[in-house]
Amino acid sequence: MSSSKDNSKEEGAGVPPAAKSSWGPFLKSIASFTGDLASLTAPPFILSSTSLTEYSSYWAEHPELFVAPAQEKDAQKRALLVLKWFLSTLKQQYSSRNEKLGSEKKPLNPFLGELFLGTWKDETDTIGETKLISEQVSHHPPVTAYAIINEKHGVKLEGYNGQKASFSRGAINVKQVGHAVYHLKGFDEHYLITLPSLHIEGIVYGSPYVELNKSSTITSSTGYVSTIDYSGKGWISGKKNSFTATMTKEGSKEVLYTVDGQWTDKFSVKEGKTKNELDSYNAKITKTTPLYVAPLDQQDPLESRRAWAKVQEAIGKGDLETTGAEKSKIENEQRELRKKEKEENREWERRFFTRVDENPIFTKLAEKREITAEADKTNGIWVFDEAKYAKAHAPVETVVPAVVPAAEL
Ligand code: HC3
Repeated sequence: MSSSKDNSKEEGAGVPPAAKSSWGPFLKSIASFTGDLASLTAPPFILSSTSLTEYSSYWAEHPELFVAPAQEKDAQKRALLVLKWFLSTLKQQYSSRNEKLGSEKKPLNPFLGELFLGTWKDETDTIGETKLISEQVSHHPPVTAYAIINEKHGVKLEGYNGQKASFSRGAINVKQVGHAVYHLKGFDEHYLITLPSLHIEGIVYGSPYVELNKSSTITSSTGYVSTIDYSGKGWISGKKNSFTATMTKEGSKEVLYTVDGQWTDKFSVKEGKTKNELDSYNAKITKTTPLYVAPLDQQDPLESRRAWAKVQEAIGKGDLETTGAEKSKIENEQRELRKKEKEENREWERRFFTRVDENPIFTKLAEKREITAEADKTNGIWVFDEAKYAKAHAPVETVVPAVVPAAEL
């Protein structure tokens, strides 16, 4: 007779039989863990072959929502569309890997200078091309910077982030440091986005997943402020991945809109006073647009998938020895590079981003909300460097040979 007992809540239930013996020691090692997630040693079965530089792409897997605010003439409705786009990115950012890989795995820790470049193409040309530029701008602590640009609609998102982690009551708590700024060129408008805190649950059972907690905000230069409060299964709503967002205008307590629901499922946008539903979104059925990444042989040697190709192949095959050996090669090369830079008293030149003392756009919006840059936790304040990008993409000059007058020959 088969037993109907649910074992998914037993320690290590999601761990493959061959890895069961490593799970107990892993749980012990993380019990006292605090600091950089990169230094957390995880058993091989929980290793992902995707580098963290790729995660920047989660911001624009719905390019149509990313550019939608650019077409809205009313400032208040525009701010609402920015909020809707932001909420639509949450499923991609924080739960898409569970769907793809079965549970949250430990991503590859990018090396300094690692790049992840791609384009969301648009056959219909209504959205236009959306470009992604993601670069690892710091290794200690790990920090990834990114810019996502749609020239057709004059939309740009730029930002950088790192993570600080600690372990308590069976979960890893992750505080994100850094921020993102969404820019609408046509309206000369900026939105400062802070990043939610998250915790990784289900570790004890061997099937980690992400829940968001606390709150994050979107502060616009036009005076609209959205606050998103996150809650999960154990909270009042009782449903996982829940949130309530409210939008107000600076200097007023009046709630203009409320958005609530689940970021992995459905949410609805309601008018503040009447609570009439104005719009809704279903994260489960909204299709994503695939990112086009150049074939490996056309990629720069520092591009993530080219640089990590052998490690990724070995992880895919479950070949631990090659995974370790190929990873060590990259790490040793990096160590040598840092040693040389130190000897020559210079720093690694970031390809597309620059460290600045202050970003005036950030400062202006941040002071309204008492947000600080915490530059000490991200090895600086990072901005996308248009000049570096333009230089890297300048058409190769054709050298026109000077016409030498016949008399001089
Ligand atoms: C914490 C995390 C790495 C960081 C990931 C970040 C914060 C990166 C920036 C993205 O924009 C958003 C994002 C989403 C998910 C975050 C990951 C979830 C799990 C992963 C840990 C390092 C994995 C630890 C796995 C374990 C516990 C088995 O070792």
